Amino acid sequence: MSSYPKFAVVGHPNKGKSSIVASLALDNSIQIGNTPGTTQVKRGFPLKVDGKVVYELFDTPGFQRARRVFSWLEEHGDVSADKRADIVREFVFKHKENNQFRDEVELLEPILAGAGIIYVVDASKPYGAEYEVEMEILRWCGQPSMAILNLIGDEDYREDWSRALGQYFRLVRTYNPITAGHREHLELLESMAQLKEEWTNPIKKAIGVLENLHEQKIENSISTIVDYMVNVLSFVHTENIKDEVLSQEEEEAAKVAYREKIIRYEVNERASIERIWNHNNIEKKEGALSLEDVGLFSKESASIFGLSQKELIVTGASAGALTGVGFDLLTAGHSLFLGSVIGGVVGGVGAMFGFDNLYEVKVLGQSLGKRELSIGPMQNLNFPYVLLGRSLYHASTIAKRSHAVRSDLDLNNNSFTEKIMEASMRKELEKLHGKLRKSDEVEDELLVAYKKVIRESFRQLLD
Ligand SMILES: Nc1nc2c(ncn2[C@@H]2O[C@H](COP(=O)(O)OP(=O)(O)OP(=O)(O)O)[C@@H](O)[C@H]2O)c(=O)[nH]1
Ligand SMILES: [Mg+2]
Repeated sequence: MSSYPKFAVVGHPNKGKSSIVASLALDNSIQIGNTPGTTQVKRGFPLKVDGKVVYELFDTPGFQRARRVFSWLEEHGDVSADKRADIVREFVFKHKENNQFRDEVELLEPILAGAGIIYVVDASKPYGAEYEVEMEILRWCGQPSMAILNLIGDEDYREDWSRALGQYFRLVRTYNPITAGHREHLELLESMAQLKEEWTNPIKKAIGVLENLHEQKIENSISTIVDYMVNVLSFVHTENIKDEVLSQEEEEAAKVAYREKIIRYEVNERASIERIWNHNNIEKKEGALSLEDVGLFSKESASIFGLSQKELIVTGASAGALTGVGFDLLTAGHSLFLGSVIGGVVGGVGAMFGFDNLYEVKVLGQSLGKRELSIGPMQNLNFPYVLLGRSLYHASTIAKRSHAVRSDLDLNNNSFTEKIMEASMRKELEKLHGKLRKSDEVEDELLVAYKKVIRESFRQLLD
């Protein structure tokens, strides 16, 4: 016999049963729909961590003919309470082969096989006595049970519902599968652990396992973002060219290739984050990381990425101090975060707000008759913050997203309005960028600082 706890999520059609299963099993592939009857057959969704099942949830179709089922039970079940589950078993056995009570047979089977009952209601609709036959049938099964009040709409009839549900179920809890995050998930598990003594320890263990898993996902996300930042900020695109002097077309083509690779980095970074959080294959309304859209960094849209206008100008001021310093001196030896170092020299106001002409196209390595064109790294001073803003926004949205949500993920540029980091953190980075302009010895220090900023900002966004 398998040792992990099992729960059957049951109720009326279209009350959020599949949504609850999706959110508790961390599985975004479960079918959810806004018409009743989306789920037609029962299906078990085990939550596996490191290959081990911590618990299993059964998604089931809603009750269709509860009244007739209950009549059958009453006709055949003039027995003492301890024998009632046998009558339900007999009902399932008798009706297994025909379709008359298909939905009820489907939903009762996992319960009769030992699963706990999670009865789901939509408490934004008024209570009605018609639910009582469903609750009676479930009571006859004699399994540990709890009810979940789900608020699908805006109204709130939880008090009425609780008075009724309390007579049938051991526990009644509110849980919204669409908005529930990690904390709500664990809180619900705490309740589920109380339903049956022999489930208490396995579920407490599951909570520990899920806490560790969540921490691991956060740390993996942070590393992914740090790697991405380093890769993009130090990225230099090179290609072989024929002539000593670049044609306009060659320069344009090189710029396009450079931009495309940067964008590819972002696409891959997002895919990695989505994999970490089990959110692969979600539909996205995506605004590409545009390297040309000057408007993106206009003072008017400075609130994008949580950068205030003042903060943008602060960046500009530290850049101004650099004017006159030799370009070669600055670029020599630096690989990491090169863009943020040299931006001030090249840029002026453009270095803060625009992208065009903010990366250098240089012809290098002409020895042995081979000519190489090199482009990058990005010299826009705000570029590191753009990358940070976009990746932290995306990663925190994914991390907080319930697996019951089926709407598109909005990643258009105007959705990046959240403040991504504390002013003090930004100052810390600026200070290190400034130091890096004088000596590349702070490169490691800057990397550590980036990691710290990303960790703190990400955790704050998750709270
Ligand atoms: N806003 C909101 N919508 C919800 C919530 N729970 C479920 N829904 C929506 O309600 C609809 C039904 O959700 P499902 O999870 O498919 O319901 P079900 O009980 O499994 O339905 P059947 O399989 O048809 O019996 C879907 O459109 C969900 O997105 C909620 O807490 N809030
Ligand atoms: Mg369903």
